[in-house]
Amino acid sequence: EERLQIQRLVEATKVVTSTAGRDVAKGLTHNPKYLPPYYFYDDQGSDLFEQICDLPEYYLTRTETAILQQYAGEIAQITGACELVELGSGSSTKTRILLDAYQKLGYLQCYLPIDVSAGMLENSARKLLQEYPSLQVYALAGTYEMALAQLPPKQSPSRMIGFIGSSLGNMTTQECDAFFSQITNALQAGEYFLLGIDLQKPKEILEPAYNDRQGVTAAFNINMLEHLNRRFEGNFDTTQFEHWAFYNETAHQIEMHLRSMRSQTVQLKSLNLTVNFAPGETILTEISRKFNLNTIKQQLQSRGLVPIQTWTDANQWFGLLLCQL
Ligand code: AVJ
Repeated sequence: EERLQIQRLVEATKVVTSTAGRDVAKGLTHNPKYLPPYYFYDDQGSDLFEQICDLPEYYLTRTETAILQQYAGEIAQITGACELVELGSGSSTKTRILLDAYQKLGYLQCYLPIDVSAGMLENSARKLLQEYPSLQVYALAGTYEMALAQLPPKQSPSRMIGFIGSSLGNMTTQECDAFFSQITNALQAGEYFLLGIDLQKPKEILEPAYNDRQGVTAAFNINMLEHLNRRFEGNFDTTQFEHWAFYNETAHQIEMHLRSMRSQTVQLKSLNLTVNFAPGETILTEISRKFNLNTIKQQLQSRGLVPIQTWTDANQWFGLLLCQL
């Protein structure tokens, strides 16, 4: 298919095999233990995440979708024709709302989805080609860092980088700053950055969203260990770890952990790594920060990403920001 290109990214300067899993070893030998959240998203984890998005307790996707449905036309009008680069594209479900809006104005050209789950990426790229007969898709399998450092040359006069779904919440304030510099480096003056973020709200709403009754979020969390088992010849006994998520009201973030139910030793053969767990010891698998609109706007502005328009829902649960370099 001429309109589809899929590229598997490797770390720009180093050989993949020597660096893959280094972050796992670093996190599991750290005190307290942690793991990078992108390890949630192997093909199985991406499917589980899709299920999370449909859960009654998980208001995020539904709320952001409604905002996009209402304002996608306005976004397309403001930015004009541009190619869309999307970080963490997953199934590209919400993105279709944007693609439709651009198409309606005759602005639809090239879409560059980026995701660590190569299977999910390829499947959704193929579906998009069928649904949008004139769209070019250039899919990049890899992390945000890899992709932003190796974006292909522009096919259109202008570009927008989309980062919707509040995955920014996975980063600490310092990590956000480093990430925003990568964004500004990948854009030219006048180009756009579209950011979706989950906003601060009572913990009575937040905690159920990460502790759903059907246990899908628990399975999603546990799947990270299964992913590590598959990827690095590990022997995590997933029946001996439990899901634990709560809202840290001072830090304004959900913290998601895996808690060891007993004393145990785990090996990751291909990383040459042995890890001991005390009973009750936890691995931090994710922070999911909840933002204050004004604070994040100031942070963006101070990094050169000027917020030019903000949209929210009636409850102010979720925010969509269009920034310009
Ligand atoms: C994809 C990072 C936005 O933080 O809500 C969902 C991931 N974790 N349930 C989030 C997630 C647990 C999600 N993000």
